[in-house]
Amino acid sequence: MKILSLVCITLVTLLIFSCADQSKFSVSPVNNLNSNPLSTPTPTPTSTPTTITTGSISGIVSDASNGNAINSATLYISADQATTQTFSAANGTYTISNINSGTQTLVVEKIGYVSQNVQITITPNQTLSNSNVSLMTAAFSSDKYVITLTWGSSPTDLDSHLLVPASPDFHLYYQNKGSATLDASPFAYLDVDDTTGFGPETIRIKKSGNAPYYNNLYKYYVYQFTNNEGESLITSSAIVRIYNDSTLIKSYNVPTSGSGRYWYVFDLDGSGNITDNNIIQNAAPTL
Ligand SMILES: [Ca+2]
Repeated sequence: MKILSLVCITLVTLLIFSCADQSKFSVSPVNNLNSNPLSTPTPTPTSTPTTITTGSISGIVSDASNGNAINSATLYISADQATTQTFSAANGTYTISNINSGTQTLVVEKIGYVSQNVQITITPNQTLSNSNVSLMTAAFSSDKYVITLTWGSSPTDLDSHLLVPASPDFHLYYQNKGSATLDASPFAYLDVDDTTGFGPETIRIKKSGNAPYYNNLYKYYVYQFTNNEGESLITSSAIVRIYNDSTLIKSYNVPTSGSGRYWYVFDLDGSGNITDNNIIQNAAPTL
């Protein structure tokens, strides 16, 4: 019995040691590298450059018959009146911002005057300055051709010249303004001569039926009167507009290249056809 007990104790002891050995060689779990992959860097968001697609316009609204500033004229871009409408200030100035780039129509309205639609080209992030517009009453402009000239601050004095095919030919300009009532030769008149920048200068031509009074070629040009250093026609921002019976029929922006003090703009024949010249040159055209 005593021997049996000893055998039992020995077996139990062996069993204990066997268990102890197993625990000794048990393998502790190790982290699997694959379970913790190197993290992929999260790309830092790069800010997308803001593309500016809008531009601005500024200028002066004036009365074509006397050059006076027009206060509280309504101006807006026809494609977006709600967000672009503004009013001219007491000195006639206006600015419209956030206009979609491209060709747009500027509408200018004032009670008592004929409304005008002017085509403009808006460049992103730029201001189209010196976009001056002269309004005219129906009485002033109906049944006549009207030529307006506007420009910027420099040169201070540009002059409108019209060669009229009267008998004899008539050179209409600030020293020879013509017939204010349009009822005598040359049947045309220089209503406004501006000498301090911006314009307008205004010439009216009487009509005969639906055509200019004389049945031959009229020639219109602009002369750069002041010629101080740095002044030139090509940087003048000058615009010439022609109206027939109050309706804008033609518009010219001064060329941005060329040399000389004469901008030969257009010819108007006895049937009302207009020929573009639009060139800067060193001499005045002649009839
Ligand atoms: Ca002038």
